[in-house]
Amino acid sequence: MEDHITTCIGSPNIAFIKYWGKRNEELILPTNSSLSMTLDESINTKTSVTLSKNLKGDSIFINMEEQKPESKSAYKLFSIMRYMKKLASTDKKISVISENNFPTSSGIASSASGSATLVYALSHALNLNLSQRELSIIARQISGSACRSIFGGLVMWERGILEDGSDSFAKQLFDNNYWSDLIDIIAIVSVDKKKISSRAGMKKTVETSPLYKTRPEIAEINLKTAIQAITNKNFDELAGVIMRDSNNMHATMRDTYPPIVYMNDISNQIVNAVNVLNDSLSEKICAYTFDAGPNAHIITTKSNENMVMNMLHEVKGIKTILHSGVGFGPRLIQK
Ligand code: 2P0
Repeated sequence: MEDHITTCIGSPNIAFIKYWGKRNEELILPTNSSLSMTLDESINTKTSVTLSKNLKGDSIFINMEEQKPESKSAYKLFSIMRYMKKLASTDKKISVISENNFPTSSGIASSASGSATLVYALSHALNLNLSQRELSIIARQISGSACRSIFGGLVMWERGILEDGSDSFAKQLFDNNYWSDLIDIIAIVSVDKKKISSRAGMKKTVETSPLYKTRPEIAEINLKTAIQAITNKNFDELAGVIMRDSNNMHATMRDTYPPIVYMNDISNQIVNAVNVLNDSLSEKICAYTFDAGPNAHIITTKSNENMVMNMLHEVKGIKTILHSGVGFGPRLIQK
């Protein structure tokens, strides 16, 4: 019998309102809802799934590297793969080959993109016919932010309140055409692997930061403001809340014991440059936001791209600059 190969492509997302902290470690349930923009296909993960009776066992290769089922980073991938095989009632073996077209440690969320694309590709390969909501719930259990990459456009991850996580999933609030002028300019300042993983870092923050106690409420207020700003296509207001939310998350990291500091001197110079540019125009035309790393994501609009690029060119130490518009989410490219 012939082997079946299914290939899908998906992209990372950048959070405007951040997820940083869980209320359930095992199911990956967050303490607050979050909101993100899915990046376009210029920044992507391509995942091929082969189903076969002739393979010895299941295997996963990420960027040519074979993943060990028992390793900390891959055991969730294997357990979700087994779960999806069970749903499909198949005893075939699966070989997964996943490649990112961006460096894994570049500060772009490779776990979100990789996990979402894996779940998407497995569901197609196994003919599971799952809804995007169901895919989102499955992807969430590999890596929280992955649940948002199941959708394109501007996406909200509902924190949910149920213990079993069945109401904690992402949904698309606005599709990729709604505000197609939005872009993310990514200034890579370091490609070093981060010393503290997001998973370990957020756990420590929840456990030790007194400031974190205020975070869920602040994030929910910021989320409302961001949705309002997007609804009104009010960039100035959106930019303000994106920066405040990044600042707030990084403040809780700093407040963690021992402190967690992901941003570096160049990140801080970019923050200053963004503020100087916005102040000089008496209007916010761009916003910085930082994830668990020093690389800057500058959210702006195409009409102001040149001004932002000129601003970034003045900052010494930026290694590479990537550009992305709003993406339409994962899709099947071969079956
Ligand atoms: C986010 N980050 O909302 C935030 C902002 C990093 C900072 O989601 O433990 O890799 O697998 O659920 O999803 C990174 O955390 O962590 C993240 P797990 P994940 O994008």
